[in-house]
Amino acid sequence: MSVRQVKPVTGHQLYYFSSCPYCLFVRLAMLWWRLKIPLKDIMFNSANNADLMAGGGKNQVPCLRIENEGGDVRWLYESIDIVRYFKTNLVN
Ligand SMILES: N[C@@H](CCC(=O)N[C@@H](CS)C(=O)NCC(=O)O)C(=O)O
Repeated sequence: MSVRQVKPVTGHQLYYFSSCPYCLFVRLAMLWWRLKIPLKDIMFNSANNADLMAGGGKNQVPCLRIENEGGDVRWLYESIDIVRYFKTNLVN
């Protein structure tokens, strides 16, 4: 039996709060695929909330902040789109 390793993912951060069911869906996908993505709680950290508003433009979670190697930043909303992004881009 092989044990899947946790995969640290650079350039990504998930904005979330713990009681949000849509965030839980995304976090379960991260757990399933062993994706280690830094979490940014917007409920207890107002700086994270301000970053989300300034960058993404909406006070809605989950939101995945994606920064590519060139420094371009994309803010991806919608739990289903985030999970699809994981499958397409981060899971092999
Ligand atoms: N369709 C969205 C729904 C996300 C959503 O409603 N999140 C709630 C928290 S559980 C939220 O951020 N509400 C605040 C708002 O939409 O302004 C998804 O699937 O991600």
